[in-house]
Order: sequence, then structure tokens, then C-alpha cells
Amino acid sequence: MTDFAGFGDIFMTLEALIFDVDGTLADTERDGHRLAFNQAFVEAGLDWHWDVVLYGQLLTVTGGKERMRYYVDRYRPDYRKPADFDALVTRLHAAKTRHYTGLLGRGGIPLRPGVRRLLEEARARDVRLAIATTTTPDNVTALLHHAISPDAVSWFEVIGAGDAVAAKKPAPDIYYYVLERLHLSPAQCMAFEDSENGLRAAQAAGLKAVITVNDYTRAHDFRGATVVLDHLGEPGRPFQVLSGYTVNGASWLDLKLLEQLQAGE
Ligand code: XBP
Ligand code: MG
Repeated sequence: MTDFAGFGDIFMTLEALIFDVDGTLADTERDGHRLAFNQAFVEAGLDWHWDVVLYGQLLTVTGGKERMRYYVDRYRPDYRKPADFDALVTRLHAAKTRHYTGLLGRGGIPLRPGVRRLLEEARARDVRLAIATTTTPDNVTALLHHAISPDAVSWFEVIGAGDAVAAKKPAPDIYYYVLERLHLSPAQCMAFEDSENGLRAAQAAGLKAVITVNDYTRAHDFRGATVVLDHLGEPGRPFQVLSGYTVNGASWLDLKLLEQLQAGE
């Protein structure tokens, strides 16, 4: 796109917004994924339990299957792995996905402030939307369907998720996957992330990134982010700028401000 009504003479180079899911579109980890993992462990007769603090430490590893393996290796030296441990991890993960998508289906997790507003503005202005996440595709579909609208999957031109790439964040692979399918360069896009792993992935792919922190990620190292906010902001619910670009009194992130951030103004 080149310009649109209300944007004066600004030359639009922002073609697409690429969103992380967990922690960015919605606060899914503490009261979503964590609970679902614990339900899967109980169901399987395991004495594994991930409390809120431990889960914060486990979030250093992205991907649920990878996280379970890390937990056993790092925190449960007493646990004797069965010969078919890989199959157990696969079964546990399938059960966890069932519990998690069930929770989303009951409307259990809302969008974060400003997310719907920005998505709707992008759609109205023909700015393209995509997703780059480490989580399982079914989780993305369920969140979009239940937290946004039944047709929201179609709002996103590319959904890069889960095992679509071999190396999960902080590797840049999922962003390369999405950029390739959008046929865009990093300079034409803006990434939205909530965590250090996500920021590193976006940066390594050459993208600028807006960070919206949450309780698990507030203390992460976000050096190099374009801006760090507490959330995207809404009319009547201003964001706080935690670090980065000074936004001249703006109190919510809209396309005009994003365009300025992306152009480095
Ligand atoms: C968040 C994650 C995910 C979820 C679990 O990634 O680390 O692994 O916690 O998802 P992102 P799965 O913020 O990039 O979406 O269990 O489906 O792997
Ligand atoms: Mg995230």
C-alpha cells in the first residue's frame, strides 16, 4: 500500500503485522497452558506439577514438548525415563492440547488490551496480518475462533506455528517461514512479541519488534526492541512506555504510530 485517507502525506511502507500468540495476543501461559500441562500430568498418573513460579522458569524453553523434556532433565533427576519416553511426551502433549483448546472453547482467555482494535484497523486499511508462534496450530485456531470471532482464522494470511519449522524461537526460522510466504522483506513488516525469546527470533530475521510485556516477561532483556509497552493501549486505557521510542503523547498504538516506529522516526 502507499497511502490512505487520514494519513496525510505519510508514505506507507508497512505492509504486514506479524503477531506472536502466547503472551502477545492473549495472556495464555499462567492460567492457560500451565493448567493444561498439569491436567495432562494428573491424568497420566505423574507426580509432575508446574506451579506459577516454576512455570516462569520453564518458559525459557519454547514449545510444550521441548519444555517437558527440559523439565525432566533439569528438575527431575529422580524420574526414571521409560524406554518409550518420546511416545509419552507425544501423548502428554496431545492431552495437554486437548485440555488447553477445551479451556479456550469455554471462552477462558480474552485478548489483551488493544489487540482487537489494532487487528480491525489493519483489516480496514488492507495491512496484511500473519502469525509466527511456537505453539501448536490447533491452539492458534482455537484462540482466534473463541477470543476474536469464528472467522478470525481467515483474517491471517499466513499462520506459522509449532513444528512447521525444526528450530523454535529464539531461532528466526518461524519468521523466515512467514516472510517467505508473505513475499515480503523484513523492512515491510512489524513483529509483535512479549518475550525475550520472541524478540531474539524477530531480530535475527531482520524485523523490528514492538514488545508488550506481561507478568512473566516484564524483567526480560528487551534491548534492541523498537518500543516496550505494558500493552497496546486503548482509547481510555493508555499504554505505558517502558523503554524505547518516545511517542509524542500517544496513548495507544495505531497504524499511524506504527508506521512512524517502523520508519524509525
Ligand atoms: C509460547 C510457547 C508455547 C506454549 C506451549 O510460544 O512457548 O510453547 O507455551 O505451546 P509463543 P505448545 O509465545 O511464541 O507463541 O504446548 O503447543 O508447544
Ligand atoms: Mg510469546
